[in-house]
Order: sequence, then structure tokens, then C-alpha cells
Amino acid sequence: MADDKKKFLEVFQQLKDELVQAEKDDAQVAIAVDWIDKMVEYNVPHGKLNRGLAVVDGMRALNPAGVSDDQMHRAMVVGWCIEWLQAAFLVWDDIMDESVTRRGQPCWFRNPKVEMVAINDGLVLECQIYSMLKKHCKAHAGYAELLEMFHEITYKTASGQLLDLITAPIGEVDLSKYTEEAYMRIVTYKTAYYTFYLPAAAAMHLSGVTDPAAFAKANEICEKLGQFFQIQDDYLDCYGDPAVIGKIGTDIQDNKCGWLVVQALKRCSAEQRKIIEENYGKKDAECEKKIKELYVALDMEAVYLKYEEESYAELKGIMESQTVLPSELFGAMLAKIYKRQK
Ligand code: GPP
Ligand code: MG
Ligand code: MG
Ligand code: MG
Repeated sequence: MADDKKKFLEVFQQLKDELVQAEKDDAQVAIAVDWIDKMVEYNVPHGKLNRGLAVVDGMRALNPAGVSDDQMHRAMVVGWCIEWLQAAFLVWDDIMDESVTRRGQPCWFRNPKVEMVAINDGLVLECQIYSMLKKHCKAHAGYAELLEMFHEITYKTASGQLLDLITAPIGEVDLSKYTEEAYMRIVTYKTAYYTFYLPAAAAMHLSGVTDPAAFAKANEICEKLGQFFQIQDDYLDCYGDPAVIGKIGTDIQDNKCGWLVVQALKRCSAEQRKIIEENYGKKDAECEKKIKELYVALDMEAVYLKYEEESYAELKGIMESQTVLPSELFGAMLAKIYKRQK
């Protein structure tokens, strides 16, 4: 599998070179060619690459008789398209969440020469997806389905992000908004579809799967995997080590409808609820500290660890009890995220 990652990174180099060459062929001015080269290098290849490599793993799971070099290359291109989409989302998300670091380096917009150019850079990254898909997948039978899917899932993600943002207005504490229902909708839309369904369904389209029931089953499982993954993300925002997760948590100060606060509200006393009312969502390190102390008092770490165990067992059960799709299509994804520290 280390070999997959090495090949996958070679395909990144090829794709970036092609995009840069296309700019030159279009007579783009040298400073912009150079900008695009550096912007892509900074934002695209430095993550865990789970989403992109899930397309590769998915191809193997769906084609037990073997995957040709040609099919594997196409799967890697589509895998990178998902990594490109993630890069665009992260560039934008870090502006919206006023984050400081990402993948162990300053958020792209925090670079003094970048700032709000980053908004346009996110759009450039998104548009590059469609150049790459056209160049490498236009001749494939699943091309139209792939395009439609990237568009629909981008829309779903934006609608989840919308709810994430409007349930967290700065300077306004309204704890009644932090319901389990709103929370599940936010995480399913902002995270699950692009992180889990998109790679799995892309591998299915690239493998010639057309049965709607198979896509519906993949969707059902991937929603659950995505909810699990985002709950971990919310936990790590507070309890993770910034040196390991590569980012500094912002959810408490950002007033986010995150898993920890939703669960804390279900467990707190009237006095403890008052502490949340007075300290959550404030751009103040002291207030943030008071919330973290409350989470300790409520033993939220134990609440999370219990959830992780139960949810993992449930997910494994769901995957292994269905017969519509090979369970390895999802098993590899779950194995990569279970007990993750980053
Ligand atoms: C994760 O939320 C969700 C996204 C990165 C999707 C963003 C969608 C857009 C349409 C811009 P998060 O803020 O918890 O992620 P992180 O913790 O990595 O900042
Ligand atoms: Mg964020
Ligand atoms: Mg966010
Ligand atoms: Mg987060």
C-alpha cells in the first residue's frame, strides 16, 4: 500500500504539470503561472490522502479479477479530483472559521501575500477538477455520472456548511439551536458525502456499476461513516494535539454546533448550562478554558470514547451484514479512521 501512495503522488506531479502547462499554452502571464503552481503545491498534496486513496482501494474491492494499469491511473486521477475538492473546501473553510493552521502550516489565506486572493484560489482549485476529469475521463462510460456527482456533492457540502455557519452566529448565544437533529444534518451534508460517498461511488462508476440499489446502499453506509468521522473531528478539535492534527481547534470560540457541546447540553445541570451560556462562542481564551473545564467535569472524553466503541461495532455490523456490495469497499475506510488521532 506504500507503493500505492508513491504512485498516487507521482500522478499528482503529472496532473499539476499538465495544469501548469495548460496555463502556459493559454498564454497566461508568468506570475500567474507561478502562482498557480505554488498554490496547488501548498494546498493539495499534504493531507492524509484518505479520500483519494479510497478510490484506489475501492477499485480493488470492486474488481477482484484485477485492475488494469489504465483503470488504476484513471482511478488515481479521480482520487486526486476529490483531494482537489477537499483542498478548495479547506481554503474556504479556514477563512470562514478564522483558523490559524492547517496540515501543520499556516492556513493559505494567512500568508501575507495571499489573504483574500484565497477566495479566488479556492475557485481555481474547483475548476481544475473539471479540466482534469475532461482530460482523463471524457472517454469513459461513467463520465456524465461522475460530473453530475461532483456537482451534486459540492452543492450538498455547501448546504451543510451553510447550516454549520448560521447555527454559529458570532456574539449570539442561542443554545436552543444546538439540537441533535441540526447537528446530524450539518455533519452529514458538510462532511459525509464528499468524504465517504464520493470516493466509494466514484470507484463504482469507474467499475461500471449502474444498479441504483447499489448506490443507495453505498449512500446509506457512507452517511453513517461520515457522521462518525465528523464526530471524531469535533472531538479532536478540543482534545487533539495540534502538533499531530496539524490544526488548532476553533470550535468553542467559533460558537460551533459541535458534537461536544450538543452532548454536554444533554448532560449538564442548570448551573452548568449557565456556564455554557456565558462562555461559549466568545473570542476569549479564558472563556474557552471555562468550557474545557466544564467538559472535564462532565467527563466528555469518556462519553466520546464510549460513543466511538459503540458506533464502530454498529458500523462493522452494518457493513458485514449487507450483500449488495463487497464489504471491503467500506471496511478499508473504517479501518483507517477508527481510533484516529489526526
Ligand atoms: C469540515 O468542517 C467541513 C468542511 C471542511 C467542508 C467545508 C465546506 C465548504 C463548502 C467550504 P470543519 O470546519 O470542522 O473542518 P476543520 O476542523 O478541518 O476545519
Ligand atoms: Mg474549519
Ligand atoms: Mg468549518
Ligand atoms: Mg473541525
